[in-house]
Amino acid sequence: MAQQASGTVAVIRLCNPPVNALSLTVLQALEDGLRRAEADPSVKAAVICGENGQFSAGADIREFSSPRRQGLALGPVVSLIESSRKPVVAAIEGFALGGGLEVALGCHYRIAHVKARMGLPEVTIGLLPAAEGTQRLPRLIGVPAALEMITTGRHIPAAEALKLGLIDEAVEENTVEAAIDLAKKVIGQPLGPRRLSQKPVPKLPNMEAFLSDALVKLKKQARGCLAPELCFQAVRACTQQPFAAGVRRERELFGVLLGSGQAQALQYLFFAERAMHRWATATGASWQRAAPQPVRTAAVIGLGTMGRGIVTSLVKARIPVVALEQDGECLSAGRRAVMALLEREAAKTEQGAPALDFRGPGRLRFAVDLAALADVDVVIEAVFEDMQLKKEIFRKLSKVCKPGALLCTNTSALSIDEIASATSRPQQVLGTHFFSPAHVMRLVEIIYGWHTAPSAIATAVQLAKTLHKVGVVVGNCFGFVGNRMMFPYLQQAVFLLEEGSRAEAVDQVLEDFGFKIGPFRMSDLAGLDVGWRSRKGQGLTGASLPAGTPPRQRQGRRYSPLPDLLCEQGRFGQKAGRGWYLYERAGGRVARPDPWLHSFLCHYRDAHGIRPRAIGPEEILERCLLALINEGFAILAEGIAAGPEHLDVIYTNGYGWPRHRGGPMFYASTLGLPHVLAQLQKYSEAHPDSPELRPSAWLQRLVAMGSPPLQEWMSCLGQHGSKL
Ligand code: 3H9
Repeated sequence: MAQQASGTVAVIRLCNPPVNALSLTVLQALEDGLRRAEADPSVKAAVICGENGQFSAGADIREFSSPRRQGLALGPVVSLIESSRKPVVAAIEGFALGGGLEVALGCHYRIAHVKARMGLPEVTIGLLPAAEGTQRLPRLIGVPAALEMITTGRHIPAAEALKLGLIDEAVEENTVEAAIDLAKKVIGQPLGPRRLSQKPVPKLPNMEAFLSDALVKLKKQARGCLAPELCFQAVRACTQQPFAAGVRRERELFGVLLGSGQAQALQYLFFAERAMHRWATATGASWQRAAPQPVRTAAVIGLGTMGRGIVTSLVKARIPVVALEQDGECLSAGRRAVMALLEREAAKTEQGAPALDFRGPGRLRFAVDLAALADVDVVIEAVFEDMQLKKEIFRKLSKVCKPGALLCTNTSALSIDEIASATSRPQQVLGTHFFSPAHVMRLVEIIYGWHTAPSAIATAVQLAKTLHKVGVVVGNCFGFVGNRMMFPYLQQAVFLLEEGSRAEAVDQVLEDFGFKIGPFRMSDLAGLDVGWRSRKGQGLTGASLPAGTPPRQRQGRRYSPLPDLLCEQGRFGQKAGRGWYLYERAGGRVARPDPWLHSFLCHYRDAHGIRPRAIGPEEILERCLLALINEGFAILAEGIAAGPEHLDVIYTNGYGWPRHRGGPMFYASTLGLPHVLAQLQKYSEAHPDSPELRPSAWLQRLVAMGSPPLQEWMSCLGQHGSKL
């Protein structure tokens, strides 16, 4: 904290790099500064600003787990600012988030730089604004706008803040100087009307109806996450009670959230996502020894669904792109699709932000000749999942691309080492597994091969960050991390169907748990034919099976041919209008249970001598989730990922795992490893032909070691890995 005087104005500077988080130490210094300014007769006004062009990102999240935090020190400091007898002006540069914005709301005036962003994102870390923000913001900008900001946590740009009346002025430069000028101008003016706690909440003609509608919408979106609803309750309190009572309600609700496991899970994810750039590989390479290469230009090969999304992501990140297709016809179709996507994205540009310029010279070029890629820094190949085709492309790329170019393949399962073997520079080859739609989904699995250079990995991690994505570095194995863990989950879902469940019952249980869609709806959305093609390629189904293979076994383990049988009937999912469900038409979205499936399953069970049984929600949930988690333990033991938080970031960003449950490995740690082990043992004994339910050796070892906390799993692996 730095304090200086500018004539009659005291300037109080929040200083706690990198984001000026309001730790208890910073708060104490802020309080001291305010008291000094108040006591000093030569000071007539004060300005609060942040060091290094950042106002403040709010309370120090790391301190929430400390017992010292119980005192909720920030609210009283905000009250102190507001009750000052001298005008206090907030000079907002960079971010004013959470407690940072609440400090600004305590000030009598707010000036922001045009590029500043403001928000109350506490909901995203399982909390609510607890420094009186839920009571002050609605008084300033009205209940609907405040409710939207508080329940979504959205960061708004200065232009929007000005329109809402959240700030008094937006300036293009010298924010602190402008704030000092304003402070001087308002010296002596009455402060009562500027104190938000004393303002009435702006009335709506239909406040109750508005609030009940809002609550219905919120509950639907929250899917079991507590924080949005408690944020709502805190805002509603301001419409029903005076300021002081509203503040008491806010604190009470904050206490509920703070003690809930959900806040812990969401804060764990906050830090886990930020730790993803600190990757390490099983071969010993790590971020500490690798510098990224600059990416000034990029190319994408293949303009199918994935390629279009990747091109759009690159253009949005303002990286010039060459988009390549195999012939003129595919190129024009691809060009039309990419341009339409970019038009839609450009229309979403927020007020005050620079326009998305994709038509300017050199921004986006379309080509059919590989020679157009000679100078690019990165190539991302996004053609079909066909090993021979990919190898052919990589063979050609090593001839045309400049020596330092990074060569990436967008694949969801194929071996990076095999693809890299087609090039003369395997050290520059890696996998970038984007998720569909690639311009929306945040996750990219970055897969290194045996020969991939650390600098190539660092470049891909940096590129993911530039694209505003979370890049998670993982090793090379079939399905990598995400899909490899998904296979046993989907398998269990189908086995449950064979044993007597209904698709909609299984989906419901997993949706109640918090998944956006259950496994059968998800398979229909992704297309059942995708897995079918892959299984045929692996010789698991079709004519290539050895004679005499039992219909429900493959390679000595349980196998359900149900998904294959559906595909043989053309039931490919949503695109065909039928799959596990029936849709209103091909490409339809509304899933209805299909009586056909019910009778098909009855015949199938009869034919295979299966006596259907009633299966409860607990068994459905446990078998699906524990099979997935069990694979996670195997992945960690093999060194395919650097730690459990990598798996959790993958699942919460790419597979719809509910964030408030922290990811599968975090969830396992909250269930307790002995419980996870015991349940797996139970199910494995009941289904000995399902190896995915057999507890992983690593899980057993962790339990034998006394179930250390998640943060210590990998160091335990370091000690015992060789014995597994
Ligand atoms: C709150 O305010 C509660 C109050 O209502 C009342 C309480 C009583 N604390 O994201 P970055 C670290 S709750 C501690 O990579 P960017 C972050 O971990 C708070 N640390 O940068 C990282 O560390 P490292 C409500 C924090 O430019 C480094 O700073 N506020 C905090 O991409 C850089 O972060 C929020 O929820 C923090 N509050 O994005 C805002 N914030 O380098 C949370 C950041 O070791 N923060 N760090 O990995 C953000 O959303 C982003 O960090 C921000 C910058 C947009 C600010």
